[in-house]
Amino acid sequence: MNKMVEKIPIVGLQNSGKTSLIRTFQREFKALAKLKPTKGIERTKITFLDQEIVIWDFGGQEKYRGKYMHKAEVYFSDLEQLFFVIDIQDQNQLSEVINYFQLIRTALLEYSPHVMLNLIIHKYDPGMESDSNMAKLVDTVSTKFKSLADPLTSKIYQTSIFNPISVIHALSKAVLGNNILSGNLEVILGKFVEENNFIEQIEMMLIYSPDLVELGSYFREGIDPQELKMAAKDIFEAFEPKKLKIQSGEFSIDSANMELLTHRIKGGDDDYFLLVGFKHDNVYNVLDLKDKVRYLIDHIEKIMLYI
Ligand SMILES: Nc1nc2c(ncn2[C@@H]2O[C@H](COP(=O)(O)OP(=O)(O)OP(=O)(O)O)[C@@H](O)[C@H]2O)c(=O)[nH]1
Ligand SMILES: [Mg+2]
Repeated sequence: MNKMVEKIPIVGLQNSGKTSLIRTFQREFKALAKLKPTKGIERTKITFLDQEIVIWDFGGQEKYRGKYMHKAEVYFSDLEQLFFVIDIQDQNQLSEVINYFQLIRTALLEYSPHVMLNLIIHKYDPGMESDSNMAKLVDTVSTKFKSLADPLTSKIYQTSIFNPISVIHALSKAVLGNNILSGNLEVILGKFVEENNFIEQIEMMLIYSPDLVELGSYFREGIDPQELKMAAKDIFEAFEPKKLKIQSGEFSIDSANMELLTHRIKGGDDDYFLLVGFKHDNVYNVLDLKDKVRYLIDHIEKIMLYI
């Protein structure tokens, strides 16, 4: 797998919400209230599974914009992804946004013609879609930028920090990469266990949809999946997670010498159920395990958003 650090710029005018998007993606909601205009370029490293990505947050004030374009080759070469953020609530600056966009587009055509240009129609806050003028504006702006982007490949997203899922959805596709999207959940889970020593005690993982269809699994080598899958399904069926709305639970499968933690995972439109198994012998403290599993859940939640 590609171990190179991928660089993803996020550009747009001052105050369009770039830094807010990154903080929301990282679930650093407390930071949102204290944001100041970004000075120059601020780099944020994100590690996900075996991929390391650096998001380059290009402060959007005019005094910086000129400098970026001056060194366009340095900043915009060999990119796979770029985010361009448009503040849909700030219609006065639309012509300035278009000007900046044209400059970025020209640089991309020259230095990264194969880039995926992610157009973020931002600050489209919950409730706005019921305002027909706003909905029309979003349509017009989307069409406009899509055609301006041509011949670059582009995608449109609508986001608001007040709808964090919209942000995670827009950013995760680009940040996590398509290989993960189409990739096999099995491989992803296995890799994750391998690469995170602190959860080395994990023997198995299962992910179910609400109707108990298995979406993915991981079994440590030497473990018989069939027996455990049966046991796991029994547990879920017995507890009817949908009805009881259980958030999490602990169970033992003595025949397999296994301790199971279950957890409800928030997906895009649905909830999923994650089941993580540990060997009895390795379990000294269930609370400690739960703590570790929390980290795993955060990652799986991101994956499940668009599977
Ligand atoms: N209503 C609304 N406001 C938002 C949203 N996202 C960001 N903001 C606000 O927009 C303002 C600017 O946000 P920043 O994230 O600092 O903008 P920026 O693009 O990083 O600005 P520069 O660093 O100067 O380029 C802040 O007051 C945010 O709270 C959103 O989705 N909806
Ligand atoms: Mg900023």
